[in-house]
Amino acid sequence: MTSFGPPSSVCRPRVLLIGPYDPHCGEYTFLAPPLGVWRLAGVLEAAGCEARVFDPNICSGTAPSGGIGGESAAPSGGIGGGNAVEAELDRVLASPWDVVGVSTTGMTLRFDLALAHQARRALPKAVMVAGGMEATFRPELTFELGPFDLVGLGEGERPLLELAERLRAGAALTGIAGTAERTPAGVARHYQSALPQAEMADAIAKTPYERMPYPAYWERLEMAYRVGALPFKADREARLAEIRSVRLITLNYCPMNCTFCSSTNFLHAAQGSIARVGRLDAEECLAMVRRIVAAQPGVRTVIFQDDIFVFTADARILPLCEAIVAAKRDGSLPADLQFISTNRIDAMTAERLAAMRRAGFRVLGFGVESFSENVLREFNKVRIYPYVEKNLALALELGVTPFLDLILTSPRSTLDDLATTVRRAYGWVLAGCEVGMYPYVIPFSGAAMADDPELAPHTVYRRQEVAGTDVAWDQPVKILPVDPEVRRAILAIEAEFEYWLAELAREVTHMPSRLRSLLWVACATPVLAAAGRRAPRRDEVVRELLDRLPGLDAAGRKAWYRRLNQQVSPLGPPRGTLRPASTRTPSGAVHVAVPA
Ligand code: B12
Ligand code: SF4
Repeated sequence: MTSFGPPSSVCRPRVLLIGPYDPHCGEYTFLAPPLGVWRLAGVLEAAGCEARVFDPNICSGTAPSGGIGGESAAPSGGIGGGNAVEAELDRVLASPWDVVGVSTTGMTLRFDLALAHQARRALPKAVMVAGGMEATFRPELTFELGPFDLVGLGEGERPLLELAERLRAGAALTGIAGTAERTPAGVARHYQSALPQAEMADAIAKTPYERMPYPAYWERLEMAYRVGALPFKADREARLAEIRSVRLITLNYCPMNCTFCSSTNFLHAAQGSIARVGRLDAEECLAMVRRIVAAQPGVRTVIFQDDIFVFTADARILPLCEAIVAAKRDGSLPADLQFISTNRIDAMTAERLAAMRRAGFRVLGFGVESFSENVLREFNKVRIYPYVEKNLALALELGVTPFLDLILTSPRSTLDDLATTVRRAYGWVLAGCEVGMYPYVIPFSGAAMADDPELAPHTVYRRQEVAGTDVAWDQPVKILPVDPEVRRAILAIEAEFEYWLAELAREVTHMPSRLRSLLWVACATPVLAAAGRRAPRRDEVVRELLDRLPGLDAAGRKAWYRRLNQQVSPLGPPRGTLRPASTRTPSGAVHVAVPA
């Protein structure tokens, strides 16, 4: 039997929840309060616990100092706020917490673990629980690397409520559904079912939006994007609408089963079988939007952050749009409130797009991933292929900006696939789409591709170290294309991209995704041309990029035009711009030079 936790009963369990931590607070970072731990805090408080969120990401020098909304947001610190975060966490840990919950993702794991070790040093008797994506998929690794007593599997509401009940009763903490624990025979998983519809809706409703430090995030983003310096009012207003957003999740998971995706498998991993899809209905969505507006009156955009917001067979979207239009008309929602959502592109029709536009959806995200049919097949997403270009055109026509996410190479892609995606992406950027590009598949724990033994030899690992401890492990960070020619090409493109991004960063504080994607295309063109593939002309792409780059005068533009037309990476890593390859790979894995 596991023995840990307070020896006697506690009448009001005190639970500290630590959100995933990204000290770089950069482009790919948490730009919003961590919804998961906030939702858990709301549910625990409603059940009579004392629950607090420590959000380590309000940390850079641009963040306003001091606790926000009575919560434990870290004050401003140095670069990345590392020491300030540690100091602030120590201050919070001075209270006698009964439970410390640490939320994890693959991207943030080494930083999450550092905070967990710090918490354990300060509170040797507290029950330490890890939860979130990475812990759910890799409980064994989580126990090995972290000072945890339990790992939460999947949604944390039920297991944490049960844990609190047992603490109240002074009962043993073993065998809680929705947790994994260490036993002499190894790690035991106690599966739990996904939250039923009503319980999920209740948990979402308990998210304490009033207490979440959105204004602090907005302030930081406005400074990072230098909104005040934008020359035109329309640009400033557009950027503010983008920044002053609040996130809402109305779905428990996406059942599309893309082979590179981890979140599609999250609830299955916690349940030990296929979980049921659950989502709010139109009325519940509208009630949440109203609550968000009341809780955060500065909000200009509500982001429906569901993995997919509109399904192909979707009875919700039209009534929801009508209800939003009516609420705006009767004044119960601000007339200029906007919406963003991520959707299946094959679920779009002219009727739905027009209704969404009327309701105020101005940007619609689509996980397009690739313009190559072969690659979409490999991603288990080929069903969207016939709809992609047709519906992008339709959305633009109806005044909605599509935001496409693309992965430039898949493990089995060819140079032709890569060239097709680069060419089509360029065309759609020029047509008015926003595009986010990633060079290759990141093998997130829980994704089918991450578990594919055939891909193991093509997976690159990076040595990760946990600050303040001697804990280290090799984390898979990329799956490279199997074809050596494609692999060389994407690594050359990536090296060139990293080089120019670093150069441009000296000039521009924020490179929005549309500029980054043009930079990807500019970097890809010479590599593709050298490989005999049709590609846009680099000088044209560079001109398009510079036309959209804020804050450059004519002389600066001319100088950058000359510079950016040079290629620094002729089908290989540019000399002097790369750090050594990831330090270790398991036997059999390829050793390639990888930009850090
Ligand atoms: C919103 C979101 C973002 C937002 C904001 C995040 C935020 N601050 O909330 C933004 C846009 C910033 C973002 C950025 C990125 N994201 Co993101 N994001 C999401 C998304 C769509 C929703 C997250 C969410 O709010 N879920 C809803 C809440 C309620 O669920 P939850 O956080 O999982 O919490 C529940 C459980 O996990 C559990 N739980 C959580 N913590 C704890 C702790 C304890 C103790 C316990 C017991 C339980 C528990 O209980 C909670 C309530 O049930 C997820 C996909 C998804 N469906 O989850 C991807 C996802 C988390 N993101 C992902 C990625 C890859 C990224 C980026 C790298 C993307 C990119 N290339 O830029 C960046 C990286 C950020 C970073 N530095 O780490 C991946 C992570 C993969 C992995 N295995 O780690 C996901 C899973 C998407 C995917 N399909 O792969 N993201
Ligand atoms: S559609 Fe998006 S969320 Fe759904 S499985 Fe595919 S990648 Fe994951």
